[in-house]
Amino acid sequence: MSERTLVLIKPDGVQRGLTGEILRRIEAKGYTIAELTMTTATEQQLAAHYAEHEGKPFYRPLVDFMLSGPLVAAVVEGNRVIEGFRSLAGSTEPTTAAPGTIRGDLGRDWGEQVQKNLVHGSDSPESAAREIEIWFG
Ligand code: IDP
Ligand code: MG
Repeated sequence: MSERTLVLIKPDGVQRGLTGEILRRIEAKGYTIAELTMTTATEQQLAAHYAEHEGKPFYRPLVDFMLSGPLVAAVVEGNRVIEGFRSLAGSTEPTTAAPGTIRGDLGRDWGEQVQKNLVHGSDSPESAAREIEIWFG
């Protein structure tokens, strides 16, 4: 059964002109872009999307960063795409994310309270269903 995941190109990715490069990598891997929109997040969407991180020291910087400009939201489809996109994205910290990944090739540390790491990808089928509803519901 084909699977769906929620991908966000965060405001740093859009601002740096990397939207096309990131979508290219998703398509080159063989996944299908099923939905795609550029939008500016609301506080409510971010409170829902990042509920698991509320109370952490980087929570407010993260929300402010995600509000700082337009982002691109996509529903991406394919067998094992949740795991596959997380692998394409690389680990959270761009400094140590593996070369060859989106974060490893295109990201760096900017010395801020939040890691600006270009993309978000759902981490489980439950998160994917919840997050797709937040951005496309
Ligand atoms: P993920 O995006 O790799 O799944 P999460 O742990 O879910 O990482 O964290 C959500 C986002 O919060 C990260 O993508 C990153 O932008 C930011 N973040 C996570 N941990 C830290 C941290 O320790 N310091 C600063 N920012 C962080
Ligand atoms: Mg996460």
